[in-house]
Amino acid sequence: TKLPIPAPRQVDPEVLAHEIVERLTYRIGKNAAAAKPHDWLHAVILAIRDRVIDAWITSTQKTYEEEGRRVYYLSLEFLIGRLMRDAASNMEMLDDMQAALASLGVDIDIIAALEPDAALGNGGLGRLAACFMESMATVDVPAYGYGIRYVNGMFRQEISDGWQVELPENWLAHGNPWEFERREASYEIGFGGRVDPAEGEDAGPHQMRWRPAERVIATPYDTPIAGWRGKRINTLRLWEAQPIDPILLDKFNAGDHMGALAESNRAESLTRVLYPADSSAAGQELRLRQEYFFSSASLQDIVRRHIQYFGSILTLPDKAAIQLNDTHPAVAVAELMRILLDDHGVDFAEAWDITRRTFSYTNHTLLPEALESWPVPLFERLLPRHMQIVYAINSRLLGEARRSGQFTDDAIGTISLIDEGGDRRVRMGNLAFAGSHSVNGVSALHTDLMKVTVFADLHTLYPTRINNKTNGVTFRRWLMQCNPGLTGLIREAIGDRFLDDAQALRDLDGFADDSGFQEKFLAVKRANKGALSDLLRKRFNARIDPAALFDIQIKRIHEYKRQLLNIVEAVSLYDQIRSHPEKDWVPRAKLFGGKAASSYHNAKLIIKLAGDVARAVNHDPAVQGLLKLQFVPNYNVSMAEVMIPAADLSEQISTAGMEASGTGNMKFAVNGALTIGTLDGANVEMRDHVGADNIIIFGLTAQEVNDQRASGYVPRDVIGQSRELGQALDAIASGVFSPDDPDRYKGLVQGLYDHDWFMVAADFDSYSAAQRQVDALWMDQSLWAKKAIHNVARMGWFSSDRTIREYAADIWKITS
Ligand code: DL6
Repeated sequence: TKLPIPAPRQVDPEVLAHEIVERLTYRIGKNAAAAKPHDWLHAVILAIRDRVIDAWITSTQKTYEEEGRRVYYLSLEFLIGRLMRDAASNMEMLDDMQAALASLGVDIDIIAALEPDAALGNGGLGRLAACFMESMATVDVPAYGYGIRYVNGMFRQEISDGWQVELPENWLAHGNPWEFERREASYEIGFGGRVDPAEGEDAGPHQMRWRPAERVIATPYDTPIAGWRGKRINTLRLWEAQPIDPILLDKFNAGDHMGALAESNRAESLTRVLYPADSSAAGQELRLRQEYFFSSASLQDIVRRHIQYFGSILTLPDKAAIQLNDTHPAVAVAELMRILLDDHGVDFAEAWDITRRTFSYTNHTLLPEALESWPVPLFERLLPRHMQIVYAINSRLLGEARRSGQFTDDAIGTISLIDEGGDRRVRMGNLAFAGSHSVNGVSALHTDLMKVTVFADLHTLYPTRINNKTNGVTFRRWLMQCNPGLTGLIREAIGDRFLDDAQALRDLDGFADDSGFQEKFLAVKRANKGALSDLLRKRFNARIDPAALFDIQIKRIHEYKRQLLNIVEAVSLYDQIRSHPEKDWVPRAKLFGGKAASSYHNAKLIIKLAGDVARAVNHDPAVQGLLKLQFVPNYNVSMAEVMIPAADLSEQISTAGMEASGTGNMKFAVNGALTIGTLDGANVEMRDHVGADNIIIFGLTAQEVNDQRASGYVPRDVIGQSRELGQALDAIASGVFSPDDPDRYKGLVQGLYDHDWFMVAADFDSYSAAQRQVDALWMDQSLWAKKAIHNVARMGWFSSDRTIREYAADIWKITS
């Protein structure tokens, strides 16, 4: 039946002001005089939300009417950040909202800053999922994101005496006006127990009955995600775990008050915290429970919806495309098989065909420690039926591999879903690969490497399955919202077409040589730098001169990302400035930000080193303020939105072959920063797009890194040949920067001498030379501006709208 479509609401400041006051009065129960900033924020969100809901209802109805295929994006992480400005801007009501609030005497910036930064993710993978949600809505792909509603998202980082301290982030403390609890769509999720053959005459040979020992309830919370110009509103559905019996009254009445709540606590702890690990596998049982919990709830929901609208589960692949965001939801492959075999009595071959046509999988890393695998005994204890299914899939997979006659026994071993070396483990990457019709990497280089490294043998067996989808970022958040100054300037120059089609930014190329435009462009950058400098002063009492070159490295702290290379180069520059004070040094502010996984010792030490070096350099009168270092605590999406528009230089300096793509690199470039980077991840394609003259590339290529490692790289010899590097490392190792604990960095430096897996020494001289090239370029501000403008103009291809269109056309087979 056709539902009535709500009449469009008027958007003008007067109407909006009235609506805000109405929400304040009737939903929050306060009048304007009594309202606190949080109340205003809440009322504003409710006013925006109502308009989003109107469009949400229309989108949902359209999806049902079209009966097309829907995308289900399963991700353990969605790093969505603040939503208020994003939704208002996408609903094209930001300016009117600002005016409405001003008429009520409320400053939009003050209340916007109170909105919690929803940090349901660790880093790139989670932020990509958030960009994809916004782009799917923008390019009109009907999609649901499925994930977990963590009570405590990414930890809050404090720096105490230079060390990282992790504190819980409580983003739900003031409630969450964006979400809708949907208790009616709850599901039971089982764990453990035993498996019996299915009873009944029609029971198929593969049909079993799983009798879980433990059950929890998965309850969804829906958040509407608005696409650009409110074109489509999609749903982010996040699951919360709840106990079946919130309290065991018999125990309570018998005086066992704690025991009465034990089940409740156990269930709720399932979705309490986001694992604070990025590229290292979290080995905890709770993590596997989380993965199964959200995969099972999402699949039950998808299957229920499909059957409700289309009648039979057999047509699932025609109407549902399920994208696995990394291996975290890979257990969904076995879960769909279980549902097909046990709940619907489908035979094995057909179930496997349906499964493979439904799933596709994105790989986000080649780092061996991040490729998930679970000990067989743990997997079997928690998911006994799924273990049987994994064995059954494996037997067919290995049979197929053997029959193809292409593989040695060793190669068969790498294809297997079970790793037999050491303790036996279930390989989630292989399960995701085997259970999907498409496996994609996230940059051209990464995809090529996948084919010859982690999935080499699976690629030989299924040579058409791996494909590339280079990442992108949403320009709404990462240009239009975070950098209104630059957006306004671009609009003035080339009109508004780029707002709807990022590739139209190309028209800006014609302004790169225009000195008047260059001036304005540099003025916008200066204003953004001023704003960042003010923020850093207010929050951290940091003194950063906006006239300095802002050189920024913000990302998770990891040895392969090589913050250490940056710090060591800073130490070397410090030495050079002191040795040659007469030279014309370019004033630099080196800003760092990022969180270290709580158990990652060296990453935490690198944060401490950044602080120790900063203390020495920043207060040394011999430096004359020419070099400043600042570690910015608690780097998150909101902080990125201020730092990225203020950057002159973007540090993308990972060891080639190790960063799958990077997306920060794209955000910086579109905001007019020049990149200093290695030929790693998407940097390679960025060079192709912006032009080799407009990016500063240094260091070994992925092939050279591989060759050096294979031929016996001896970092000690390399260090011996570089005076600057040797001196900088000696200073760090001997305690020059850590007089309170002179041995603090001995081990870290020793690691560089002994093995240096991430090739810091091998790339040092080339990096240092590239930095001096940057200095020389900075001296010519017109040339600098010209190159930066070319970057902005040529980054349109890196919009996540383009990425999503490629997924839609090639993997999901949806034309929008
Ligand atoms: O694809 C998104 C993002 C890439 O841009 C980064 O290069 C990559 O490191 C990151 N991968 C992860 C892997 N985590 N796990 N598993 O976060 O994905």
